[in-house]
Amino acid sequence: MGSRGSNPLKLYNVLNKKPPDIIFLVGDIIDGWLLKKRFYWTKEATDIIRKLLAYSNKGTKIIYITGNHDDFLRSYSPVKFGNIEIVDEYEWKGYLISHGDKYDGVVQLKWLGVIGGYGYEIAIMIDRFLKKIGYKVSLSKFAKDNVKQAVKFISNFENQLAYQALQRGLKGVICGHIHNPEIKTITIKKKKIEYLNCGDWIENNSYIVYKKNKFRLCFISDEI
Ligand SMILES: [Mn+2]
Repeated sequence: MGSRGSNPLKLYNVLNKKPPDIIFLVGDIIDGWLLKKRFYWTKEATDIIRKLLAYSNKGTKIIYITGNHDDFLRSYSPVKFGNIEIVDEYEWKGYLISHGDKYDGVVQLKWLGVIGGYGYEIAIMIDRFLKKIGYKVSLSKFAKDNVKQAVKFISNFENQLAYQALQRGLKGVICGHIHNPEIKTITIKKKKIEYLNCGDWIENNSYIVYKKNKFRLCFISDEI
């Protein structure tokens, strides 16, 4: 929320389906960096907040994990009001839940992150224009994949997060941050660690559902 490239209506439609027992918001839900530059807020964003509050009133537990874009919340975390908790990291059912930026060698340099975030928003806007006139390749995706592959960013990130889970004696890690939705097993120090990345609501419109003791990665189609 706060970014022109995001799809709050799609997220709202998913949230609206059924009240879950627990909702984890895995960071970068509110883009404080962009909001500071130029305030951009939509009715859909307000609707999401309303929906979350309504669920929490009816008993859904909401765990808001802070990310680098909503790091303004980190000066208040951990904080709990009613069914809502704001935390930097959380452990649940043997999984570490963390946005992941803490273990990202590139974005850890905050300045680089701010420039990157801004450039990324412009890339998304160019991307939309190109799509409108018929180009099929996603420019922002292409730019991101290439830049980050160049520094072996993704695999470093994934290994770092798996390592964090291993160190804490956990079986897996759930994260976001790199806009790369995936569920897989990572072997680190001869131990198998489950790596789950819920993706994003900009390019992939993806989320993870936990049902009957299983995690499932879900995507919503552009038509919704
Ligand atoms: Mn992030």
